[in-house]
Amino acid sequence: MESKEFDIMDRVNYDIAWCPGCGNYQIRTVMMQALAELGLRPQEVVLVSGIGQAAKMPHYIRVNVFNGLHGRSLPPAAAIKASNPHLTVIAESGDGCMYGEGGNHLVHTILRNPDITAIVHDNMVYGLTKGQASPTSRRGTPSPLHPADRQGVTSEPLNPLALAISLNASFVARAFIGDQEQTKDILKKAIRHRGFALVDVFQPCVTYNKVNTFRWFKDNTYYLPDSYDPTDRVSAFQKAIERERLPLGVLYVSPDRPTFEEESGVYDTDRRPLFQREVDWKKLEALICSMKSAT
Ligand SMILES: Cc1ncc(C[n+]2csc(CCOP(=O)(O)OP(=O)(O)O)c2C)c(N)n1
Ligand code: SF4
Repeated sequence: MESKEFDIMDRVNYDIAWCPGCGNYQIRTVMMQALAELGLRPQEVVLVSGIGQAAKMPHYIRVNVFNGLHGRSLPPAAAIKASNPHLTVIAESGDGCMYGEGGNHLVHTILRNPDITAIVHDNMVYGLTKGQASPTSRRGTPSPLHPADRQGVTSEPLNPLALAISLNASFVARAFIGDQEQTKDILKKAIRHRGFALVDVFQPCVTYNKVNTFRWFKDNTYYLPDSYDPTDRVSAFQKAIERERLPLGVLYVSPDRPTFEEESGVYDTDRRPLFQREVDWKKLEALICSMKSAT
């Protein structure tokens, strides 16, 4: 499969809503390449997003799409995978959508461990709504609600990787889109991983974040060495809480956690997706009646 098979722009004359120079363009390119190199076909992939600039990604890639509410990409993504485990399901949205409005869903999705991938475009700002601070904005960053002459953002930034590792997430990684090859490699590993995979991708917002620029991300990140062992949870946590320079690569893998679909037992004896099965109306009625009598 070639990456152009995933390129809807060849077929539909879209007016792309992203600013020139935005890191979202490179993430789109890398996503299409990763899907193609994994041998996937567009009809086997579902991209689920919320609201925001990053959340427009599914509009610009030729796959199945579910574009939902702000912060709500993970529940439908998990439900799609649970009802058809043959699909490759990817939730993709911004740091505001996934960590702010969607923070509660992120926590519980990590705990449930569905076999889906979450790709977070982390530009440390709310791009679509014109530059308000996001959960990952660092202390001191100026924003429309946090003027520079009043010391900028005053709250502690969310550390999504440390949060995920503390919850024993199944796969936790960080990439910087300034390095497209490494980002592609990490995305492929995340999509192939069995269980919930979180990939935080540093993606500069060239319009509303004048602090965390391409240069800033380059100067403030470093690569985990080849000798790094991502199955060591304690050192993964230590890496995740480093503040000076931020590590890039696969920080943590917990390979043996059963997935949500496995835990549900629904596919133990029957591999068919739910929509291909007959509904047993008698059983359903009995279940509803038992619920009624329980209340
Ligand atoms: C419940 C709800 N709250 C707020 C909004 C307004 N809103 C739309 S997009 C957005 C921020 C998006 O920021 P982010 O997820 O970081 O994505 P980016 O645009 O930076 O890619 C906000 C606050 C909304 N649509 N729904
Ligand atoms: S506002 Fe920022 S994140 Fe949104 S498209 Fe423009 S540069 Fe990209």
